[in-house]
Amino acid sequence: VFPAFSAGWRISDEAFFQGVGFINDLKLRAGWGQTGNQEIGNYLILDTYGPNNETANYDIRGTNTSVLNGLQTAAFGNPSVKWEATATTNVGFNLAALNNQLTLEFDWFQRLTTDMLLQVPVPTLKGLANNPFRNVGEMKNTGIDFSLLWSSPLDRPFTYSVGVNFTQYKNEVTKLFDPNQIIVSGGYREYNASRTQQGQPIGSFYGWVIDGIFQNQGEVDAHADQAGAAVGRWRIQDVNEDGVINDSDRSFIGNPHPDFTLGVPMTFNYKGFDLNLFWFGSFGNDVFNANKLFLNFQSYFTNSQRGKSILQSWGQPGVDPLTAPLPSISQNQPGTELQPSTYFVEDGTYFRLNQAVLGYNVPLKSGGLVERLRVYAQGINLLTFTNYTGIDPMVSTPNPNGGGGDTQIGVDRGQYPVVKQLMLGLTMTF
Ligand SMILES: [Ca+2]
Repeated sequence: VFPAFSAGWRISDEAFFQGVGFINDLKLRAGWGQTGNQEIGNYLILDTYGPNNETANYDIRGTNTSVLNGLQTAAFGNPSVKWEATATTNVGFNLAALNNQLTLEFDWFQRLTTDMLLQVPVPTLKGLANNPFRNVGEMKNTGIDFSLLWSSPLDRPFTYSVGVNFTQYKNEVTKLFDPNQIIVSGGYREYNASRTQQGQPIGSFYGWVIDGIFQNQGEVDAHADQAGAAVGRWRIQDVNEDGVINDSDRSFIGNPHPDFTLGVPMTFNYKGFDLNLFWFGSFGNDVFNANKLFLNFQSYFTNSQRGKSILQSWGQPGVDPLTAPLPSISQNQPGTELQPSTYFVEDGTYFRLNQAVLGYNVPLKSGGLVERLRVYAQGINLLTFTNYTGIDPMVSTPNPNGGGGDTQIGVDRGQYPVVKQLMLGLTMTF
């Protein structure tokens, strides 16, 4: 059972408020509610089994020509798992002013997730299957949302409205039941770039800090003791300044959560024409561009194709060695170059025209066969402003509503990008 309470106070109806003419409506709201997380699957308490053509089938009859389908463990269960709950407190107001031309909805919220359910890796000795869910701790999302909309008077030939939907939140894993627990997430391609740890945002990026490229032997000799150090290779920062580069020099190097997101709806109407635009942007979020691993490093999948970015490697003709973005091309790279580092972390900020629709209502004589005729052109994802070097900066949408949260948000594994589309349409009403 998940309870909820809310209360509102329409201040604009109070006697003392009657003199404030430019405000048409003002309502204060406050609420508290608890919900479970519906995004997590069923049967988490049980080990589940499934077929696997590669690893579960066996020629048990010894025919040498056919196999019988077998079953193997698909996911480990956890008998002690229980519901995760998120308690949301929100305080806000709705305002309408200036003849209702301006509307504003504002909310401050705090979402506290308790008994947070995450998939936690188990030792490989148990066998290969999806990791079991465990109630690992608590997470807090605190932030604000507001929607502001300005509409022109409607009794004109040209009318318009412009809005802003703003969301800002701060995420923190406030408590893990084992405070020293480190939940490492990722896949083989990016060598587990994401970490969830008490006191940090969920799914933070963790790895080496790249401090440039060794330009000469003098720099190599002067640097902390680093395995594989050589001219033309990454220089890794000695974060704890103890003269040795080792695991304790890895640190949190990126936060996949945005500083804020922005939606901007716009509508314009002039006589029979209408134009609707919807812009969306995410600002200040880091993306772990895992694609760079197999596009830019010669020793990863040794004989496969590379991106042309490797032509900018240190030592290539025409490349300034002081600003080369990549170490020297080599089949024998030190392993640290392929491990998560600041090289893979990029600013994922983008602003995109998600949708644009231009329509025209063709004027028709009344009483004809066709009552209404509208022609329109619609574009999806026509324009994107970003400095992100991957195919699509819209890598994932973090979920500020709490509820589990993703331990691997913001990792670009080369998923299919949002395609550009242009459609022409015709709507007829008879
Ligand atoms: Ca060190």
